[in-house]
Amino acid sequence: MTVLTTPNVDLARFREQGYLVVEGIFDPVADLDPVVAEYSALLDSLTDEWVANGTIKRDYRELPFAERLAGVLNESGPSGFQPFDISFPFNGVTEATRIHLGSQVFGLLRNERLLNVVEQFIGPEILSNPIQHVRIKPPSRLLAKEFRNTLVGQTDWHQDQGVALPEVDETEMLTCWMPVFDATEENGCLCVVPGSHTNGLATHCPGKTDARKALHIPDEIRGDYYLPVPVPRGGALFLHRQTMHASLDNKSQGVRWSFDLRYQPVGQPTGRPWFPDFVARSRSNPASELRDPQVWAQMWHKTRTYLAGITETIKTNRWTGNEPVCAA
Ligand SMILES: O=C(O)CCC(=O)C(=O)O
Ligand SMILES: [Fe+2]
Repeated sequence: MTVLTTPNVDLARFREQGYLVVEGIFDPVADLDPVVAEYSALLDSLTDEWVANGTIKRDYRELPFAERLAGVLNESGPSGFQPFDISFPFNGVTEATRIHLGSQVFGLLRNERLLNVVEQFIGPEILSNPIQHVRIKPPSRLLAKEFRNTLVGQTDWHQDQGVALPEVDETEMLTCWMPVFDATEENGCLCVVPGSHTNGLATHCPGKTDARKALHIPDEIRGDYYLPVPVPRGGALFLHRQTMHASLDNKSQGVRWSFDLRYQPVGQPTGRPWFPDFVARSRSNPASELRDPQVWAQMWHKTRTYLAGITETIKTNRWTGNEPVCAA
């Protein structure tokens, strides 16, 4: 087995460009294959359950993973992906809302070499920010249009600071986007606007049509220039909270599978106060680190009970849609 050493981070480049690809963080066999296995088992058990209760007509088990997931999702609709995600939707949560809190995912959040890399960006007191997702995107030609801007479809232009509450503005929230398999231009890697983190927060507009449901930065603010950023398996793309980014479409035959995780120094607000954060690493107080995946799962279950019990709509970002640039 190869023993990986922690890669060195080119911080000067990150500060200048607002993004940085760091290769060779994860051992594909030791760190990533078990995550894939955990999700394959989940897909198996969900399809068994959904066939049994009539949610879907068949289990698509004869198909390769990408086609199988697409088949299941086309029958279930976008809500069928929620059991795979590692966070909750903002509204409409009930005690029955599913979430995936597997120990392999928790292991990724606390991965030793990943935290060594994160430490080079933000220092040794590291909070895991609960704005986190898994995105397992089948080829887009296999999915209906309603999946655009969901976790399994193409993502519109935004800054991560723009999709969180203003309490995150003065923090050093760092996005860590990591592909489970090679992310390429063909299968829908991310694109960035290099240097866009130096111009502050851009206005985000709510989507108006079905194909643009999500909050996004209008093209006239973003400009024309962007760069696709392929990331090989084992690596990760780090983004400043104000770097404009989007994803390309998955035009390949396979899945485009990634996790997006976020970290920040302990003590800073996360931008999603009702979701649970935890100390992933603390050199000054190691006893404060959360090491038990079951405790992590319990925290999310408590959050679910809270969200299921409230009746008001939660405001998750600062935008109203009345900003002049959104009228166009
Ligand atoms: O993977 C995607 O499509 C979008 C990811 C993203 O916006 C993020 O990681 O902040
Ligand atoms: Fe993002």
